[in-house]
Amino acid sequence: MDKRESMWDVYLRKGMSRRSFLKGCAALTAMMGLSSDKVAKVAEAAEKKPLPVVVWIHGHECTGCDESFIRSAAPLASDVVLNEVALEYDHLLSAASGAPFEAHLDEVIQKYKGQYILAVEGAACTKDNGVYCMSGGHTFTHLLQKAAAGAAAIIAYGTCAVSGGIQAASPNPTGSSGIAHFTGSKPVVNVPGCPPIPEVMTGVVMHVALFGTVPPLDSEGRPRQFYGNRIHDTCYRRPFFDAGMFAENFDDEGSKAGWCLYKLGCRGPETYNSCGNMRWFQGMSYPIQSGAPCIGCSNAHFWDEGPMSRRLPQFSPAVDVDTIGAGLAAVTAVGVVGHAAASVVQKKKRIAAEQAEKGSGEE
Ligand code: FSX
Ligand code: SF4
Ligand code: F3S
Repeated sequence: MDKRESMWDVYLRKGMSRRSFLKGCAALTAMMGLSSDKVAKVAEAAEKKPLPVVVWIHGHECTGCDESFIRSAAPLASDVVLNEVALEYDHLLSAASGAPFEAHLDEVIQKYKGQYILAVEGAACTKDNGVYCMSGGHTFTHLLQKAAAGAAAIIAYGTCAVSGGIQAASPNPTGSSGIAHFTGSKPVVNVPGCPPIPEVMTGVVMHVALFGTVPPLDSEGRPRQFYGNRIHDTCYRRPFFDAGMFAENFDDEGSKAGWCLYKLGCRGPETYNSCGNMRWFQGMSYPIQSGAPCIGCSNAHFWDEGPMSRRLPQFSPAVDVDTIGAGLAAVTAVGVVGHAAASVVQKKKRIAAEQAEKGSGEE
């Protein structure tokens, strides 16, 4: 097999300094959720390990995940794509297309069998043998199975790839689902969000690329460093929740004063993601900071749990808000237990929904 360059080799070839290489390694370390004493380990891996080959495919989706990815600031998405991984095939970012491009994919799959990272965005469409989502003259599910068979690890980017997303929303006319049914026994890292946070996307692929292992995952296959907290746990409006100060309408005084959005449908108390601490657009903002309740976009089947303006159903409106605040504060205090319980509840909901779908839509 030909010698592949390491990240350091690429920096050298492009005349970039050792200083910028180390800065890049420091940024990667932070984005992988590792402490700063791991920078040397990351630099060592980046210096010696050949650039990992990445194949990136797209099923049923809106392309929002890629729109998110290309906005990653630390590390820059362009650095990841041009200097830090060998991106051999990408439905969206590759300039090539047509038959030679598809032939190249087959070559890559053969040549790097068992070594490449497969990144998948979008749902798998199953109805009518998958004809509603085609790629290169074949169904997406065919491509997915083919690419998954030789992958070292698989990353499911976005709620669509993890659990079907908007395509799978009732009545799910295309029989869409998450990709897990098509990936066999390969380890899959689930990175939900519609779309996921840019730096979470780059952080996850670089963790797999540099360490050759998937990051520590929770019971739903999500990287713990990015999905270990609920939006509610890190929300700057949380003091208003605990004090029982809620906006009742989008244009009332409470709304203007930045009070808690729980009564306007905020799903923060049941949603695991890093929006509250990492935020979006280089830490500038996130939905709640913009005055919009969290709609739980990293939760499976969040599209079907509307209307999104309705407050969380598990809390009775009869219970006064102070009680809710105190109850949730207690859950936060035992976050690990709370997380496990929420995961079980979500899993049960998902299984029930999948069974209902099987019964009604799919062939
Ligand atoms: Fe889905 Fe992503 Fe939402 Fe869109 O690839 S998670 S619809 S932002 O684009 O898949
Ligand atoms: Fe923040 Fe929503 Fe929790 Fe209120 S309910 S504190 S707005 S996450
Ligand atoms: Fe999504 Fe809620 Fe974050 S809607 S973007 S998980 S604040």
